Amino acid sequence: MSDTIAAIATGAQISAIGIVRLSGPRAIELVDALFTPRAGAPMRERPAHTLVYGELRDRKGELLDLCQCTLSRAPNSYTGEDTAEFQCHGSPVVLRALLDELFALGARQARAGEFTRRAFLNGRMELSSAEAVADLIDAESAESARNAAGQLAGALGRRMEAIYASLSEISAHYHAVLDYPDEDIEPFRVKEYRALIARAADEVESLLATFARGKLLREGIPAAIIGRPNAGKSSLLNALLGYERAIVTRIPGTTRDTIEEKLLLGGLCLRLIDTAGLRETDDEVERLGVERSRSAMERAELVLAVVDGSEAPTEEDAAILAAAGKAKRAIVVLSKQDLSACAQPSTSLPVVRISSLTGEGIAELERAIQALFPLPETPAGGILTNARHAEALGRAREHLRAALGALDEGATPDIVLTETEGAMAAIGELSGRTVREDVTERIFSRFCVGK
Ligand SMILES: Nc1nc2c(ncn2[C@@H]2O[C@H](COP(=O)(O)OP(=O)(O)O)[C@@H](O)[C@H]2O)c(=O)[nH]1
Ligand SMILES: [Mg+2]
Repeated sequence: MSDTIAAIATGAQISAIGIVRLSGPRAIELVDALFTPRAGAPMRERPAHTLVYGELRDRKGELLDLCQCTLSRAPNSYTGEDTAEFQCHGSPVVLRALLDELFALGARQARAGEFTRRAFLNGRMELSSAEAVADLIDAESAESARNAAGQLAGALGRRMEAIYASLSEISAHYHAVLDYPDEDIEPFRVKEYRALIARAADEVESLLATFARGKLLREGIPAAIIGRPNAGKSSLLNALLGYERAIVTRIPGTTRDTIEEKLLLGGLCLRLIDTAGLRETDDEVERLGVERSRSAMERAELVLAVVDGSEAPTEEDAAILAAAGKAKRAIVVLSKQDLSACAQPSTSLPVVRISSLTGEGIAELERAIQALFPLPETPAGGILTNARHAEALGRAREHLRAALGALDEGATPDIVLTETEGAMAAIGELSGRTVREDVTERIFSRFCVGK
């Protein structure tokens, strides 16, 4: 890991400022080869963590940019190595030229996630925090960004560390018992350990219970708009999105495929799915569309059942309301309230009256949707979003349960020890303490270059 890596950290498009970062033993030397502060000493003689203005020149002395530069010295840097950042004007041409100069001087292109990978390998960051870096960058809603920021700051790591520490105390004790078999375990100790393992199991359980919400945070909430043809589904999608995404006509059966669009609602990210109207049809394409509608409805976390509010409800409407009643969450949307209202469907689901034409009731519908997804009362970072974490914690839970069972049955100490250490190994995978090399490899390869 002794090579010096460099990458553009700010993407390939034109922007006000573009950042090139460097990390490795030669970082500061390479900076001094290309960058001359406007006044005063070269960078190597300056304190870290200060921003210095100066001239950036290529090896031939040609001016590339006037820019700012900052250094961090090992081990007090993001990666734990000497690092430098150039804040240039955000021209892809300038950034590319700077990068080429750095490569010519011996730096090499950083691979995806390599800066953060070095941070992890140098002990600057736990694996779960490093993963949160990617989650934060990818976050699509305020709620998921908040959770990722909390995990970046170590919210998950601290909880895991506390469990790990109490389990390692137990493991140390049982090792001692096995090493000196003549000495009995004091009964009060066994009680104390049982309580510690039970508490660890509870903590793991409560984290695992947040994963269903975490999945919605990560992937967005699939929300299917269903209803009979011409009920006003596509108009509702457009009204919620604020632009004409779906084609709207008076002709029933206009929407034949499902259309999916993301919608931010407060802190939530909804994946709104407009569907083909549900009806019996001989048209082959429309029939396939109807099948897709049904499967979208089955997968949805939320169903918006649209009923044409300007007409008397039909049998089809009744069937649609019955289907919505089986969904995880559903709201009945009575559409076209700007026309003389007449529908009054009988349903026990919440009903919101709207007009996609005038916008009436749309804000109320948004509030009703948000009310169905209340934020869990956890501090930032308390929601498990990562499938790898959930899988490891699931194994930890099994081991902890087995350890409790062994204690209750008065099983031999080696069984308690094996299960306790199994749980520790699984929990250690979150921080990266016990994780396999190929797993970390895979995690960091999903990052962007420059991170
Ligand atoms: N007056 C009025 N007409 C609407 C409203 N929403 C939809 N429509 C009309 O109803 C017809 C069917 O709308 P559309 O959104 O395509 O229904 P879908 O088949 O359920 O997707 C179109 O002629 C729309 O202009 C509304 O809020 N008010
Ligand atoms: Mg439609």
